[in-house]
Amino acid sequence: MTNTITTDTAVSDTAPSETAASETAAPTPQARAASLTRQDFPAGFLFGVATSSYQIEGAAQEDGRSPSIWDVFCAKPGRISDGSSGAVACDHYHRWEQDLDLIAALGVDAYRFSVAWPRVIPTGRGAVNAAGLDFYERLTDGLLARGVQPHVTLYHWDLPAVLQDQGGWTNRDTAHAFAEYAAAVAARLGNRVASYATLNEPWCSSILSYELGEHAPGTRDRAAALSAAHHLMLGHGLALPEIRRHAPQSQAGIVLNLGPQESASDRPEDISAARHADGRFNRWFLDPILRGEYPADTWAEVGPDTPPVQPGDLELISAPNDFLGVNYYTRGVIGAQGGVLPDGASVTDMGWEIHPQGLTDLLRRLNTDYPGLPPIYITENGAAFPDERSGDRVHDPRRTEFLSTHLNALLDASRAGVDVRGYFAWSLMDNFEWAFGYEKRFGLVYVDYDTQERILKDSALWYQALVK
Ligand code: IFM
Repeated sequence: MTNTITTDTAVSDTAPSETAASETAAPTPQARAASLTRQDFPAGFLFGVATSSYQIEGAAQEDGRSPSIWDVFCAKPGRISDGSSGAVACDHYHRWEQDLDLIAALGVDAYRFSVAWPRVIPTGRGAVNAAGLDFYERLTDGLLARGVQPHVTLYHWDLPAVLQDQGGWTNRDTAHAFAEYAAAVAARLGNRVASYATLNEPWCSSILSYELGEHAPGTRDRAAALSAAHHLMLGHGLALPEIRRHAPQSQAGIVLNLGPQESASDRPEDISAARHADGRFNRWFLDPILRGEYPADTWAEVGPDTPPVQPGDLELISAPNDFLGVNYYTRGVIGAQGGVLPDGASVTDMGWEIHPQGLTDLLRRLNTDYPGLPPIYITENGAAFPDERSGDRVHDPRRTEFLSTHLNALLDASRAGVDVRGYFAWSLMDNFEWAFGYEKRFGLVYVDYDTQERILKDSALWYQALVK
């Protein structure tokens, strides 16, 4: 491991302090990055880093873990752009102590990780595998011993494959199986965990996975996707009381990926398309969870594909949350023909527009449109860039700029009255980026996949100095 305890320099060679704003101009993003300090944030604000199980753990066949839908999906030719899988990933399952030391060296307050259902209940439903839970107990206690709060996500997309054989999330029983699994995790880890998020980004595990076919299980069926989305949210509703029963002092909530969907022009057809996109991407999840109803306009649009809602479902789904986790990466700019990239837009290595203002706009909109909104944590925000190692350094000034401009955007929303309590950078380290395999690097920490060496990128050193 290199650079893990370096504190002497927080900035890269193209660093903020060297590019300070002129006396007359507004501060540049670099200057704002350099001047950002912990004191700028509300008292008690949490700084963290985040990962997920399948993206980092590896050890796909150890200690009783059964295959997940991602193991199955990765084995299908052409599904993962570099032909890889998460079978080894960052080998975190074996290197967890070193990785917790790395997190502690960063000086963050909190670490968000996910639990792999196929480790805990390999058959999907039924017997609990103690060895699987042992691993997450080691992580939890290891974090606490290092003074770092554990934040657990229960479902970050690695459904036991055996449940997919029975329909996966299109099968209502999966929601009940999820609640049983949530109970098993909460019963073991209990109040030691600061927060439990039931689901990460249900849009991805339903629409992207069952309708667009880009993620596991890779089907292309809109009715199946909307059924999956409903059962995911039902699973959230069923799991919440289990978490509260077993971990009454922990916070319980859900994580959504959200982003403004703005019209490409003033033309009525573009405005209508943007409204439609907002309904499908944001309100389809926000409204059931925070209002107890599906958005009527979008419901009308989906026609025969509407999900199989049963009496009482929406009451369960809309039970109060202690927090809402928001993952923000970009906005959509929508025309009648689909999404467009504005002229002159800067993009990340994912091709996603870099638009920090979208975070402010999103947070303010949530605050306005959803009375009684629970406190918000930004549970993911970050960027992929084609980072390269240069000796023992990785210079990634664009990531530092990305993170700092988004933190400033968060502060703008906070000063406007939105109750934002924390920020988790995605990701602690480079990892398996789903259908893109290892081609996209989101980490603050560079991973050399040949040697499993970890190297703090310049952005990590900047974050370390910020949270100090
Ligand atoms: O890597 C993913 C993560 O698993 C979920 N949110 C978005 C990230 C970047 O694509």
